[in-house]
Amino acid sequence: MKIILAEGDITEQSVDAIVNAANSSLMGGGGVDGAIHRRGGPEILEECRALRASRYGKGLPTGQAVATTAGRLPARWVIHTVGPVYSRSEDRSHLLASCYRESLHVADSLGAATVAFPAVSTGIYRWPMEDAARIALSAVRQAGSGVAQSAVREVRFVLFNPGAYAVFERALEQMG
Ligand code: AR6
Repeated sequence: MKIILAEGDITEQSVDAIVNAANSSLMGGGGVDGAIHRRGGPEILEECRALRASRYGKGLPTGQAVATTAGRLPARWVIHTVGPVYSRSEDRSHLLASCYRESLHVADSLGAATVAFPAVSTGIYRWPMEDAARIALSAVRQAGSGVAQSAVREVRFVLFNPGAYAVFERALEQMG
């Protein structure tokens, strides 16, 4: 599995699957979620509604992932995952790592070979970028190795500004 860093807007990425930093309601929101629904069009929300009416009556739990169409985006699927809200008093790292692991699991079940991730939880959910980068990169790297390894060929982290890109670049270097 190749890990690539890019700076830009995730909704412009031509990949098999784009990951959305959603919330449990799956009904849209701000940040990446808002941009994906705006550019992807109403088909995405329609499928999210159907998921809420069937498998996820109580919403998508934190750390889990589910796919819908990507509507008009230049991707085939959107994989929605719910990151944890950052807490200084409680370690929720396992939930953040789970977002990456479960998203790749869903990507495998779809047959997606290329997947773009935003830095989940680092916006409205306030997770510090350096820590989030370390958790994201090591979760993805772990999923790409070992016996039950993911078949995803390329994971692209799409960072929204130069600062976030630099943090991910440093974290990747430090991992060796
Ligand atoms: N492309 C790539 N990255 C982006 C984009 C974009 N178009 N827009 C923002 N970012 P956030 P969260 C970066 O807030 O923290 C929503 O309301 C942003 O700079 O999108 O997981 C949901 O509905 C930040 O680094 O997601 C939830 O309620 C990162 O993406 C809640 O926000 C994640 O920021 C989820 O919060």
